[in-house]
Amino acid sequence: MKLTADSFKKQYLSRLKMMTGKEPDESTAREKYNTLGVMVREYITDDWIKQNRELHATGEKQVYYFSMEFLTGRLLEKNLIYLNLCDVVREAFTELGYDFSAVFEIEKDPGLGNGGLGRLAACLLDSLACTGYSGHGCGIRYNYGLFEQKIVNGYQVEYPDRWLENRNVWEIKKPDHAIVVEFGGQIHTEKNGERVVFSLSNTEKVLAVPYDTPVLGYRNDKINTLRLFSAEALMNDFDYDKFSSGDYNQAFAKKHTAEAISQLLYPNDNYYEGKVLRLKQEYFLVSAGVQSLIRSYRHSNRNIKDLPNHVAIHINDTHPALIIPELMRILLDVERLSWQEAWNLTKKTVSYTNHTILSEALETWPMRMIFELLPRIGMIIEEIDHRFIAELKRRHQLSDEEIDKLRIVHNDTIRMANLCIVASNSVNGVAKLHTEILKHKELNHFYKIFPYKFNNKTNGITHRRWLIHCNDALTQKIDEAIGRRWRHEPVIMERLMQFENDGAYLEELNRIKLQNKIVLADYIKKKNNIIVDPYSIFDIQAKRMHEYKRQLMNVFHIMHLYNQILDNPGLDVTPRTFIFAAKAAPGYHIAKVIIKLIHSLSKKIEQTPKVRAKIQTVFIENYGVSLAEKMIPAADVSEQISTASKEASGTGNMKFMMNGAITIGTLDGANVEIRDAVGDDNIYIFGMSADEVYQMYAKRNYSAQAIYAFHHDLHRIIDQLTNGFFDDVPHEEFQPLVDSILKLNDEFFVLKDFDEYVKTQYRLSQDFTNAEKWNKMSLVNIAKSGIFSSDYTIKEYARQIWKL
Ligand code: 26Q
Repeated sequence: MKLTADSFKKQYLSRLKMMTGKEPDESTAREKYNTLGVMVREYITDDWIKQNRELHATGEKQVYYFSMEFLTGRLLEKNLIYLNLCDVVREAFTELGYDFSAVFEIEKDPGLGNGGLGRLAACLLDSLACTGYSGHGCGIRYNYGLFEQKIVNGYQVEYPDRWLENRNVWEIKKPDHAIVVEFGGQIHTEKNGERVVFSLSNTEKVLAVPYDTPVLGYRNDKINTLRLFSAEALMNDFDYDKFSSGDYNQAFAKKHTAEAISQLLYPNDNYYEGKVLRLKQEYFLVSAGVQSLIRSYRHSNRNIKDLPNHVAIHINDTHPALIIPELMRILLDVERLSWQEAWNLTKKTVSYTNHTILSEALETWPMRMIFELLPRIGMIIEEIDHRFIAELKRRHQLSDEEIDKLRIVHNDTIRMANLCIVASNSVNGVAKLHTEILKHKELNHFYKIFPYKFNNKTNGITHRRWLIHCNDALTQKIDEAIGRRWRHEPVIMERLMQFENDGAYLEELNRIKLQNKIVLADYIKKKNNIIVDPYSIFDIQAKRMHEYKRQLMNVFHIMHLYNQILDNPGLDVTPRTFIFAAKAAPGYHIAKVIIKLIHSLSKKIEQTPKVRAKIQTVFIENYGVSLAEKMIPAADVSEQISTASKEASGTGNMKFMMNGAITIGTLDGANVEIRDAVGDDNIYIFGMSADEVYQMYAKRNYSAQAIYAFHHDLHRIIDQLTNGFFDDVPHEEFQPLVDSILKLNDEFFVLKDFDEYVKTQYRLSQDFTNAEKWNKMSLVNIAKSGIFSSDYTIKEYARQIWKL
């Protein structure tokens, strides 16, 4: 697109006037934002329409990526960068005296996801467009995304996330493409020759209205679509009789029940809660999505039996698993295929990613609940289960115990992971270690039956958002050093290795890091009113609050330093700022207690000058994509310290690495692959291995009490939780943490890994004082991070799983 700053300025000013009805100099930042957003959309509309038509006509294979979460982050600046308009707009804005970045800050962060899984969906969708593949995201347009976190007196308080309060310039409502989703009702059977035909009557109908958002490729003209469905009542669901007789509550009852479905995102991360409304959401997504894709497939006049040649359906964890029986229902009841035909098509079309092995995150639904809400779907699931078990018995010699593990329906509950594995053509884990654990431990019983289905796709991150967009200075420095090809082929970043011993270049990297730290320090000053030292180590743990991620171990280390500094005033401690950011699920009590503990510790340190001079602790509220974009470029140290085997992959670890932070971490998830990429000298690895953790559970001989009894420093730290050391809280405040360790025997091995963690932290802090060594490590991490671009991940999905 040829556009000069001048011609843009003219267009923009006239647009601004037209949209606001005032002179440009009277317009607010919001009005400037809206105008710019609408213009960007205008620039791409023709291409978007054209590409959709072509796709339809050619029948090119497309993937539909189904996910209950898409954590996209802000879009204006990103889209400008992708369209190569950023410089022109910046120039025009500067000439007009408008604040460029203030305009971006207007955009509400669309928080339609909890954490890793939702952000991965966004990164993969980005990479899909950037590598030129065709495909769509399918999700729910929640009226309220993940809650906004405020910290009041050290406690997390949740506020609704009103992201749609102002207009969303990126979405286009498509009412004429609305879909009817049906719940409940009675099943009818009818004989049609040899065949029994099923139908439903008296269902509760809900309208699924699509809102489409363009997903742009990076300077390659590609435009895909993220389609989010919003639930609306059908027009005839309004009770006119009730209304005219004055019973307003009842008149609107159905409307409210319908709209409740897309009202909010459940705030649980890696934790399953079996709420009916959640089940409704899941079915709503898959039924709307699959009907919509079949409708568009039908319009192109292709035979339904060719579906797998044109369409791949991917499910992001088990949350959209009902797509399996829903697709079967359509193929059987609407398309009138035989069971065997329908089953083969379903299996050929659907693939599944597993994101967790935590048992508390595994989805199961009571059969009764399914039959009540989705009777036909329940029937189909039972039939899938019966046929699967019959086949197993026919083909394999298995004990009853072994068969029980494989059953989809067990004790009147449906195991969604089992359904997904049986019904899909591919099951993948999200990091090498995770996939090995699936194959040989958690899902070994399935691996023995379907070895060919299992494969690994190590997660990735889009280097465009997580480097080009969020760290402009570093991006420029890389361009200067190795040219710009790496932006399209990020492994080329490895060429930075030639600067490994270039003192001046390393110095430059260091200067950029310092500058980013100063920006974050300003933010902390503004938000927390705490002054931090940008020359200290910025040690960051930013991720959901979860016991398995062991923020508590990080806290214990800080308490340990606190004690040591006071015991030994001459102690040589490298100044360090420990920075946390994390949301806790509202119902996850102990996670909230840890947030409070971090605040009490922060306060305690601020009040103890001798300690404060060396170390500080800060908690930044409301972690999300936009905050991550500020924090990650400013990190020296990346904390990735989960109990080995528990973190399926992690993706924050990759983002920090790409911005030159050094990881301190366990051999868990993708940390293993980061270690392999940078080598042992450029990462700080400590703690138990996944194997050791499994052995420990098997042997059942771990005793947290024993460590507590004999470990002087840990004993003291644990006692400090309840002995009045934290004088801003009642003594019982942190008792749940003590109990989780001493009474529940420290499920996540915090005490077990503590010593190694402390030693490794000490080594790290010594190394930091050697600037040359540190900067070199930082460079190696940046240089080797290219392989973690989600462009490579998506290419593997596209070629190996989806066959695009
Ligand atoms: C399930 C049922 C009902 C309500 C909520 C849920 C639910 C919601 C979100 C269950 C799990 C999640 C999220 C899981 C998640 O984010 N897992 C992370 O996925 C990342 C991407 O693969 C990995 O990098 C992380 O290691 C993994 O923890």
